[in-house]
Amino acid sequence: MIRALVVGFLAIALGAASALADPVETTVKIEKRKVVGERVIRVKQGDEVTIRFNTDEIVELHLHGYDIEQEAKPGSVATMRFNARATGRFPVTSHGFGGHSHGHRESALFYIEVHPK
Ligand SMILES: [Cu+2]
Repeated sequence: MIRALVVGFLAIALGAASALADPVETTVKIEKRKVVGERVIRVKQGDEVTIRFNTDEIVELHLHGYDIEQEAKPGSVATMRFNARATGRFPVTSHGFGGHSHGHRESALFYIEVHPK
């Protein structure tokens, strides 16, 4: 009886811990300066997000709001990792393809939506 209770508590504790930080992994493919397929990635607040990039051209990526910059190149997989602590809709833009920087005169390649728990 007591043992069953302890096991029950453990299961709840482990469940709560994993609910706090669910790992979310996805791959974004960029071709001809556009994202192929889904242009919105939806995650839950607190998720540990890993985004891998496959690109046919060198590109400087910027996740606004979280302010993460990541260069991606053809022939290697670039990874962007963050904890989705802030909710909202955040654009990921290019700061230039082909090794040329264009500052912030860019439009969104895709969006990350972080939904409240
Ligand atoms: Cu930017």
